[in-house]
Amino acid sequence: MSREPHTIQSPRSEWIWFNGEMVPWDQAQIHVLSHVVHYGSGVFEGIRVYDTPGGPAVVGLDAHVKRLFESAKLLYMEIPFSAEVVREAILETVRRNGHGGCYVRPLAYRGFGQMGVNPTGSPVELAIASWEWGTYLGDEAMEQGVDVGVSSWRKMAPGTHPAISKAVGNYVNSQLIVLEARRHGYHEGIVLDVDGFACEGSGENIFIVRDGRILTPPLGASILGGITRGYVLALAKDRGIEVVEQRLSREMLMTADEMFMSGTAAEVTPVRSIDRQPIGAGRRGPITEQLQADFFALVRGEVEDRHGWLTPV
Ligand code: PPE
Repeated sequence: MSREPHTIQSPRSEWIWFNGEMVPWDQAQIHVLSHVVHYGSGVFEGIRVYDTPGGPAVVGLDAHVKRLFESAKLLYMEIPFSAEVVREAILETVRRNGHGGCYVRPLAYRGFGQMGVNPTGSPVELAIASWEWGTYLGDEAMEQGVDVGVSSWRKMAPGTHPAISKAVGNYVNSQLIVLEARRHGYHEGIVLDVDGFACEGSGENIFIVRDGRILTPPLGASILGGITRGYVLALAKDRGIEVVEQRLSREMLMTADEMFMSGTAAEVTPVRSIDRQPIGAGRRGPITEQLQADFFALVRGEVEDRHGWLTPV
């Protein structure tokens, strides 16, 4: 497999839900003086819809809507629609675009009103787009695993940016991480916190396997509380695999038996090397493969939705 980074194509579909109305893709526009453009005052979600034998189904709809509102709360931003309206709008966007499997991107942001850092004079707006999005880190990555490198950037410390909020501004940190990783020929970067413990990827939570147990950084340790992360932990428990949430040093990652990442976009992606050192056998490990299979079987509706994660579109 080449080390060429996977290129993501421009998204496109027909309709975008925009402040309560369906508008054609090209008409969902904002003013260049919108507060979010200058000061990062937005929060978003990434949601996947999978094709199942019973039709398209949204994964974790309520969990994503809940997190959107929590992210907004952390920025003192009041979304001018109820959770119920947002939930329905997500489903309606997918329906109107006629998607099977797709990715949905709700975004609440401060629009155009006033200039100046103080956001209180700028209206909060909401857009929901959807498009068909393939594998995040390349098709081969799902089987072969990806190469990651530890970033020289650090995750924002507690009490700086709220890492647990999916806030637009937080993604400056993520961009620096992924740009550096790609510059060095890695698929993805792993960021350490200010104390040197591993947090996550630029857009994924991380896990290692050691002696048959799964270890992952705890919530509250400068990570996003990934919804896929929660699902992976539940699937591991279903298999009787012990799960430990603890801070992980970079050395623990380097000497792990297996490593993988999770995210809505990234799904469950194996990691085969870190800083050019193979992890375990240098390919997807057996526990990773099992959890990946369990994840896809569930979201694709091939097994019963025993945890109630799917909502039919
Ligand atoms: N950490 C970060 C920093 C992150 O952005 C994501 C999602 C996760 C962990 C995993 O969270 P969850 O999706 O709830 O399991 N990243 C989203 C955006 C990716 C993008 O490039 O845009 C995503 O996967 O939708």
